[in-house]
Amino acid sequence: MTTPHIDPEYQASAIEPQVQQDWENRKVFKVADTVEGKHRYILSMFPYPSGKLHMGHVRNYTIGDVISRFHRLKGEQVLQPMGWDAFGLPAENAAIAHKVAPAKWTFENIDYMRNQLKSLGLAIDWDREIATCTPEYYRWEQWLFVQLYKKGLIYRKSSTVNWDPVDQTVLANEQVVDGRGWRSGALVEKRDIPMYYFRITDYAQELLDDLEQLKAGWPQQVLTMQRNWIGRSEGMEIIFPSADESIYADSLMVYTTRPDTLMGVTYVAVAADHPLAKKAAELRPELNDFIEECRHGSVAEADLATAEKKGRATGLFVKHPLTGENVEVWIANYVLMTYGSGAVMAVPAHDERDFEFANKFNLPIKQVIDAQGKDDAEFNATEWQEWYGSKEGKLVNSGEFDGLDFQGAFDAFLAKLEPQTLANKKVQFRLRDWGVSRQRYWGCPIPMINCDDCGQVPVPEEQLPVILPTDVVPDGSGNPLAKMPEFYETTCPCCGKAAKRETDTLDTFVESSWYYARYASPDYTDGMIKPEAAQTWLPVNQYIGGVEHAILHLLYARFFHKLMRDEGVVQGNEPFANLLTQGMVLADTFYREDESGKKTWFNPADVELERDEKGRILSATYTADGQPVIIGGQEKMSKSKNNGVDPQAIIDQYGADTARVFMMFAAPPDQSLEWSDAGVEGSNRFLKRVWRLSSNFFEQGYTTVELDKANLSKEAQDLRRKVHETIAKVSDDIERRYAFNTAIAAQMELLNAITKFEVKSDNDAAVAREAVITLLTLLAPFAPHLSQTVLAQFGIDLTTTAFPSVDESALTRNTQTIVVQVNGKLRGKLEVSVDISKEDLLAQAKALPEVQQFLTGETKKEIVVPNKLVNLVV
Ligand code: ANZ
Ligand code: ZN
Repeated sequence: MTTPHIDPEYQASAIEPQVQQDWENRKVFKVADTVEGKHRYILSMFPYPSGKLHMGHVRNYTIGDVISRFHRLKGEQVLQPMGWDAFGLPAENAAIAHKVAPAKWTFENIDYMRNQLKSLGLAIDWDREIATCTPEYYRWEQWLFVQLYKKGLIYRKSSTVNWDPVDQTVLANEQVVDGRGWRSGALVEKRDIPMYYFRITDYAQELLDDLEQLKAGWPQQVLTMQRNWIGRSEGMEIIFPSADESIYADSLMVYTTRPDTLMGVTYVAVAADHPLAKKAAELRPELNDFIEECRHGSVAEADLATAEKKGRATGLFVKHPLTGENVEVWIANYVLMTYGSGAVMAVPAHDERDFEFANKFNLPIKQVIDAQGKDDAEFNATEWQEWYGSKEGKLVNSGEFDGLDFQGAFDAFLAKLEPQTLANKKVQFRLRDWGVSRQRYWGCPIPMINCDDCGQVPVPEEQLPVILPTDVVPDGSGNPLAKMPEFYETTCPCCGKAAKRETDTLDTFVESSWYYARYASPDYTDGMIKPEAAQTWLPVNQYIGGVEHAILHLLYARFFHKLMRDEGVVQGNEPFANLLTQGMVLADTFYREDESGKKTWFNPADVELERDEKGRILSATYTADGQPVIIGGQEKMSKSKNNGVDPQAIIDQYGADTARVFMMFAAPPDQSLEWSDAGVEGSNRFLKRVWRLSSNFFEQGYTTVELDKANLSKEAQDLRRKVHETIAKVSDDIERRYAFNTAIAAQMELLNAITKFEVKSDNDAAVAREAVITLLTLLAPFAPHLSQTVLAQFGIDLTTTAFPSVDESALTRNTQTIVVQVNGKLRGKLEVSVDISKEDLLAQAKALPEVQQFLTGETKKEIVVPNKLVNLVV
C-alpha cells in the first residue's frame, strides 16, 4: 500500500469531478424497484426546467441530499430520484419569443440543468430520471384519466375563461395584465367553453380528515393552510319562496352559516350568473348591462370580497320563510355563483359585506343579535367590525326566538322550517372541483374524442398514449393543435364515424400530482406503478420543498394518491409521511431611482460594499461607474429585484462542497437564509482547515496501533469524549431536529479540539486518527467530495462505510473540575476523580495553597455540591 497522502492545498475543482465520476462509474446511488431490509424514500420537489438552477433549487436539493446521505451512512437503502416537471407555459412563451419548438427548448434546458445538478454532488439514482413531457410518462396519466372518466370522477361542463379577442386565444390568469392580454394588449373578455373537471369535492371530507394522520410529520402551518383551503363549514340551506309565482315560479335557496340571524334579513342577493338574475333581466333588459359588467371582473374570491360593492335591484321579490314578508332580490357582485347556491340572505347588521352593500344602497339594517349594549341606533362600521363573524350573544328583535344563543337558534329555526321543507342542515366546502382543461399546446393531451353522434368518448386503452406532436412552434394565436388535422382527425371508437380529438391539454399540476409514485418504477410499461415497487417505496418518507406549494400541489398530490389507491395502484392513504418546507433565500438589494420614481436594480455581483468591523454594510457603489447606489435591504432572490446570485458561479469558484456547507450552515432549513459572500468564504475556510488537518495528519506518518482505551492520557480522554459527544449531537441534529446548522457548528468545535490535541504517543495517534476519521464521516452528508477523497487515504470507502456509533464509555468522565470557594468567593479549582469521597474532597480543597491563606482558624460550615463545588465558611 502506498503511504496515505493528499495535496497540501484543498482544491475542490480538482477532486469534485473525480469523485462524481466515481459515483457514476460504480452506480453508487442506484437502488432496485424492490429491496429487502431497511429503506427510505427521500424526495425533493422536482424542478421546472426553466433554463438554469437558482439558489432555491440548490437549497432544496442540498437539504434532501444531506438527509439521504445521512440515512445511507446509517445503513439504509435510500431512494433519492430526480426528474423534470417539463410541461408548461414558459416553454410556449420561449417558443413565441425565439421561434423554437417547446420540446427542443425543454430538453436542452434539461440537459444543462442535469449537469448543474450533477456538479452539486447529489446522491441521486439517475437511472430513475423522468421527464413528464415524455409519452412513457404521460400515457399513464391518460390511462388514469380514462378510468376516472368512466367512473364519473371526471366530468365535462362549461365554464368561464379569459379570452383574448385579437390573438383568438384563451389566457391564463397570469397572462392577463390590468384586464388586457399580455401580448395583444386587447381588452380581455369572458367566454364560456366546455372543460373537464376532476371531482375532488367527492374527496373533500377525506382530504380534511386525513390531515389528522399527518400531524406528526407535517408543519402545523401547512396543515392549517390545507384545512382552510378545503374550508368545511356547517350551516343551513334556507328556502325563500317566490312572492309572486306568476312572475317567477322557482323559490330561491340560500346557504348560510348564520341561520341565527334569519330574522335580520333585509334583502337577498344573487350572483350575476344566477338564474333569477337572468329571469329579472328578461323582464328588465337594462339589467343586462350590469350583468355583463360583472362578467368582466375578476373571478378570484379574494378580489370579490374586497372589491367595491356593486349591485342592482331586480324588482323581484321572495317571501321570508318565517314571517312571509316580502324581501327584495338584488344582484350583487360580491355573491359568487360557485359557492353554496349562488345566493345569500343578507343580514347587514351582522355581516360586513352586507353592511357595506346596505349602506351604499340605503337598504334597511336590522339588528338581531345582542352586541353588548350596542343597538341599531348607532350602526357604524368601525364599531361593528369586531362583532362581524361573532357567534357570541343572544337573539333580539326575533320574536319568539329572543334570548336563544347560536346553537339554540340553529336548532329552533331548523325545527320550525324543516317540516315545511324550507330548510335543511348542510355541510359546505370551499373547495371546488378541479378544472384541468387548458387551451394550450405544451401539455398532456386529454384522451377524449368528440363525436357528433356519441358525444364525448374516451380514447380506448389500447390506443394510448395520445402522442403530442413535438415539432410544433406555437405563435401565440390559439392552440396549434386545433390547427393540425393530422392531430385531431380521428374516428369515433363507438360508431366508427369521423370524429375530432380533444385538443385541450391537461393542467400541469396533474403531472406533478403523481410523479413521486412513478419514481418507484419509472420504466414500468404495464401500468402507472409496478405493484411491488409501490409496496416497497411508498409513501415518501421525507418530502422537501418550498412553502409556496403548501396548498395546491400538496392537495392535488394527496387527492391523486387517494384516486390511485381506489384504482388499486398504490396502498395507504397519504403520499408524504413527513414534510419539510424550506425557507426562502434572501440577498441584498441595491437600486437607484430616477425623477419619476422609477427604480433600477443592481445585482449584488456588480456592487462594491464598504462594511464596518462587524460586517454591516455602510455604503455601496456600482462598480461600473463608481457612483453610490441605495441599499434596499435583504429580499427574496428574484428577477424583479435583480438580486439573484448564480449558484453556478459559487460552485465554479469554491466548489460544490462549500456551497452545500454554506447553505446548511447559514440557517435552519425552514427559515429564510440570508445570502452572504462572507458566509460562503467562512464555509470554504472551514473545509480548508479540515483538509489541512488531514494533510498534516498524513505527513506525520504515524505508526498505526490499535487504540488502547484503558491507557489514555487526560487529554486523550477529553478528545475522545468530544468525538463521541459530537457523534451523538450530529446524529440527533440531522435525524430528529433537522438542525443542520448546529450539526455543522458541532463539527467546527470538534475540528478545533482535534487541532489543539498534541500527539505524544502511538496511542495518542490512534485517538487522533479516530477523531479525524469521525470528523470526515460526520461531514460527509454535507461535503461528500472532500470526505470521500480524504477517507480513501485512510483506506475507507465513503460509499460503503457506516455512520460512526457512539462509544458510551468515552462519554463518562473519570475526573471532574470542582470549584472551591471561601465564604462564597471563588478561590481555587480542583481536578479530582469522579468517585472521590466527601472527606477526601474536603481535605484536598483545604490543602490548596490559594485556599489555605483564607482559612483562618476553624471552618464554621462546609458545603459540598456534588460534582460542582465546595464552599468553606469561616
Ligand atoms: C347570512 C349571514 C349572516 C352570513 C351573517 C354571514 C354572516 P363560509 O363561512 O365561508 O362558508 N355566502 C353564502 N353563499 C355565498 C356566495 N355564493 N357568495 C358569497 N357569499 C356567500 O361563508 C358562508 C356565508 O357566506 C354565508 O352565511 C353567507 O352569508 C355567505 F351575520 O348568511 B351568511
Ligand atoms: Zn360516434
